[in-house]
Amino acid sequence: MVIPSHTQVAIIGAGPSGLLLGSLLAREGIDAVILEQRTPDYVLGRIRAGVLEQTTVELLERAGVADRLHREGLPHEGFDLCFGGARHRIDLKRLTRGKQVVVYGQTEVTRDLMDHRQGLGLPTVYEAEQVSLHGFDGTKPVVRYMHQGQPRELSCDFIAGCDGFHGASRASVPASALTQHERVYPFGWLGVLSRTPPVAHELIYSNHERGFALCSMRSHNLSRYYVQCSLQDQVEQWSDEAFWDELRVRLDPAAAQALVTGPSIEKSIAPLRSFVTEPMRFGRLFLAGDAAHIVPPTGAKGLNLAASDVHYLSSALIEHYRQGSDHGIEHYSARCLARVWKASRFSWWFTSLMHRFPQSELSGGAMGYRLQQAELEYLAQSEAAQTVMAENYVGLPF
Ligand code: RFL
Ligand code: PHB
Repeated sequence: MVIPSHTQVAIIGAGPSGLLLGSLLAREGIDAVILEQRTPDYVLGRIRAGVLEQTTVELLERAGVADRLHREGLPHEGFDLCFGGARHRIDLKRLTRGKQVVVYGQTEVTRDLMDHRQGLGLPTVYEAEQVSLHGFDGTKPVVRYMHQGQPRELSCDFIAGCDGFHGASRASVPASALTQHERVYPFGWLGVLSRTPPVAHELIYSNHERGFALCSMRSHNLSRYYVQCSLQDQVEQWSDEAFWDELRVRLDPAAAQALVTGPSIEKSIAPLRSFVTEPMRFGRLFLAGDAAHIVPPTGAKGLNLAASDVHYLSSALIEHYRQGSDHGIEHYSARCLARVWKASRFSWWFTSLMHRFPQSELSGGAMGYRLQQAELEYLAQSEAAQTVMAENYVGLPF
């Protein structure tokens, strides 16, 4: 592949945000080059999201990459909340008048997007090192990087910073131009992937005195489970046996009995944080996805927010190149942030409701736990409360 030295849109990062943006632009004949610091295998090896909102599915359809998703994705019309030793179903479909979510792993979304990009012969530079962004406050942005030991330059009209929380894009904006809001939660999630049938047909979110647990899946024979753990814990300290024991304790008796265990094929700990950067555009640099915001995974919103940013960004760029209008570019940040804050609120609320917090926190200790039980009982009895939850879980409209 000859690596171009000029493009219309330089995309930093080949995660779901960068790849989806590349596909949507390509359909409109807009050139883009993606610069990714890792190898394709490394990107595909990260086990992350599992739940796609309807609007994310529609965006993947529009990008032309939803065939396998429709064949293999698992539509879910509800999920269970578990507390006090019993499960209570949230009927998403009934409460939202027909909406549902689809369980399909982020790894698979990424693989589909990568294959599509490769099939079209679109340029992606993997192992692009020391990526740095220049001139985005003027009219001629440039991205510099090292590839196979050689310094390279990519000039462009716009830069899309899709390089995740630790990427170079947000870091290149002068601190004085940014307002960053952050809350780090005092616990993490220990996740296990195992080649075993899921414990139930739908997801189970469990609030237990010993901490949160989540039963999810990737297919009928691939399960994804999580338990709340301490931030001091190391993955190596958690044997498979210890994980299964802890998960079982945090479920209702029927689920605990039905749980099929097996060797873990992936095990990792993720810290939980809420983070929002404002604004999300600086001249000709746009931030999208985890580069601009992080939500705790409880609400399953991270990947879906990345998709809605990409929707607004692709529309803005298409409007610029096709109609010569910069209206979408000027409103990009405000449009994204309106949805980001609502999803951040929901993720924070659901996290606060389901996890065990230390005594020192407002929602912590024995009193915090009793207040959580009261709210969960209210949820289990109130159609109005369930509707609010379901409406947010399936995803707010763009
Ligand atoms: P990514 O996926 O982090 O991709 C960024 C890419 O940029 C590259 N990069 C660089 N490239 C060049 N130069 C640099 N300097 C670079 N720095 C970084 C990286 O290598 C990477 O390839 O961000 P993106 O595309 O914005 O996608 C965001 C999603 O990955 C994330 O929001 C979700 O995974 C969050 N999430 C979930 N979201 C959902 O919508 N539903 C879920 O069910 C869900 N479950 C989860 C989750 C995240 C989790 N973890 C591990 C935090 C469950 C977990 C456990
Ligand atoms: C997952 O399957 O990884 C998953 C599902 C739902 C969540 C978070 C993660 O809320």
